[in-house]
Amino acid sequence: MDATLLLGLYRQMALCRRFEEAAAKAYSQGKVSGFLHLYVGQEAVAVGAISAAEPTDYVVATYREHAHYLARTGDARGAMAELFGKASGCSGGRGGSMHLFDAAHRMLGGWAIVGGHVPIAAGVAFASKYRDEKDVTLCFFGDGTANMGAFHEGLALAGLWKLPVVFICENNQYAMGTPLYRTLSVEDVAVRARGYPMESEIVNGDDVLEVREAVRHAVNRARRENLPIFIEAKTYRFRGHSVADPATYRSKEELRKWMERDPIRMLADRIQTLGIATEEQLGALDDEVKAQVQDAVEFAERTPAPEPDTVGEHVYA
Ligand SMILES: Cc1ncc(C[n+]2csc(CCOP(=O)(O)OP(=O)(O)O)c2C)c(N)n1
Ligand SMILES: [Mg+2]
Repeated sequence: MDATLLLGLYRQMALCRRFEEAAAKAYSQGKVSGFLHLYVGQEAVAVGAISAAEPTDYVVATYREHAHYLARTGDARGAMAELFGKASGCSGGRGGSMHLFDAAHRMLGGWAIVGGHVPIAAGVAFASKYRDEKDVTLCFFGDGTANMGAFHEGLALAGLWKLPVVFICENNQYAMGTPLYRTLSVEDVAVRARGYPMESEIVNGDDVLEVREAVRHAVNRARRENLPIFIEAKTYRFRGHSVADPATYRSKEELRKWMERDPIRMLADRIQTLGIATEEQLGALDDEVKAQVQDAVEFAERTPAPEPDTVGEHVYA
């Protein structure tokens, strides 16, 4: 096991977790408005998957995308300032939590319409193939998305035109307050991939190394053979759908069971068992991450809101 790799993955997952804890606090203080969907419990999926891609591969994600943005850019300041609606935010303060973009890092959102970004990801992959650029697109979405028309349109085109896109279903068991078993007509979301057709794999989404390995394999194949591939990562969100949701539709017992599989705790245990770092050393890493998040919050607080006379910029009419 590569110590640098494991510690790097741990640091990224810890950054996502601490970032969102700070974001939730800022939200409760009225410093962040709009919607705020937390990814707490799911960090192994975004971090594992994005670590397996090249920095020039594209990332397209949903409104639950803080971790994807952080894993791709490492830019806690730009993300936090965006949540605060500040001009220094990565989208100029115009997007907020659900619209984190960084074109230079090929982080293409942040999309709030469920399923709406799946055809967009297919389009990005089409552009790569058309220009023979050999870049792969990672498209993240939830389990509930698999029942949307746009999801099927995107997969159909990717299958037909053999586009280099890795579809990554973050199956966190719920679409808002509705459990998957009440909406999905098949046992696994991955079954849906067969119809287009494309190969699929189901992975433990709480195991960052398992996610990374599956995505690494998929990205390599997508690049080499110009093929779409589907990965379903089974995981769980520890918080409600958004911070406004107390999640009373699920039992404490169910939550407790999944929290035993906390992806960050599991990686920490593995790092310690392998003798790569002690609990104290991981604690020091956590302190570093907390300081980075604290710096991001202070940056977001002290930088100005967009100038009122720029309100017409970046607007299509
Ligand atoms: C087209 C559309 N319909 C409904 C909504 C409201 N909505 C926001 S998130 C969501 C649930 C999506 O669940 P899932 O795809 O499993 O993603 P998760 O939130 O679990 O990450 C719904 C219905 C929306 N944003 N867009
Ligand atoms: Mg879901």
